[in-house]
Amino acid sequence: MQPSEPDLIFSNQQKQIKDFAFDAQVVEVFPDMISRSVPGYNTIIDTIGRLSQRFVTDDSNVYDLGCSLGAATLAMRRGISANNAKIIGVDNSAAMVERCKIHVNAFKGETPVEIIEGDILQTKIQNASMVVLNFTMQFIEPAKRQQLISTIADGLKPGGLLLLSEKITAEDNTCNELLIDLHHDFKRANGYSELEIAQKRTALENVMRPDSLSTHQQRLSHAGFNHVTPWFQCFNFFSLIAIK
Ligand code: GEK
Repeated sequence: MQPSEPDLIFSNQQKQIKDFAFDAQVVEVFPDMISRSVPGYNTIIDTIGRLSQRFVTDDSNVYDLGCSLGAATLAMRRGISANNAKIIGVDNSAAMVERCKIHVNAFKGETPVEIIEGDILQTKIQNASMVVLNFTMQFIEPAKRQQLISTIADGLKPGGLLLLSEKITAEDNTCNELLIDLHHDFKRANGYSELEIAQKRTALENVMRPDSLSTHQQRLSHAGFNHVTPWFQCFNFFSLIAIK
């Protein structure tokens, strides 16, 4: 991920905290924001690249759903060794998509990339060998999440891979509070103040709704994924792989 402006969005006391949106202000600071807020983000992006080398097959499509500035797309473009594959990145934030196109075009790569402004709930998934949902589903209305996972499962070829990363809620309350606290420690260590942490938390309250790990696992199994395993967890952030 390229360096960006430092994230100071919540550094001043705000009279009224608006719901978080992926707007032009967020786009400017996004790489700094996500790497200081999501434990393991860079490891996950690197691993997405490695997985693309193993799972992307000739003449297939690869989807990066909620692609933001294209970090996972670029990692996959570096990793893919298959012939005639195509990467499709989708995001419904116009500001993200505009910047993502510039970002992706700034790097050379063999595999063609198409970046589309659109809702991932309306995106056709077809002939896919790999699909990435890297911290995107937590922003989708909970009632629509099963439909999304089932659409992905239907669009994947046998042996195809879904990589799903999310913030989660631990089922045990005591453990959940501890994980939230440890995550806040991580943010403090990365230079965020108490005010920034508190205001961002309020801004995300109505927008980001995490599930438990078992809810994710049930959804994947309901969609017909036969092989599912978490491969990464740090505090209340995890990533799993599901193979059709
Ligand atoms: C990364 N995957 O850097 N349709 C399309 N896009 C959506 C939708 C939707 N319905 N809802 C939210 N988004 C990226 C990081 S960020 C995660 C993903 C975060 C988009 C939204 O516009 C934003 O760009 C992205 O999902 C979530 O690997 O910031 O915590």
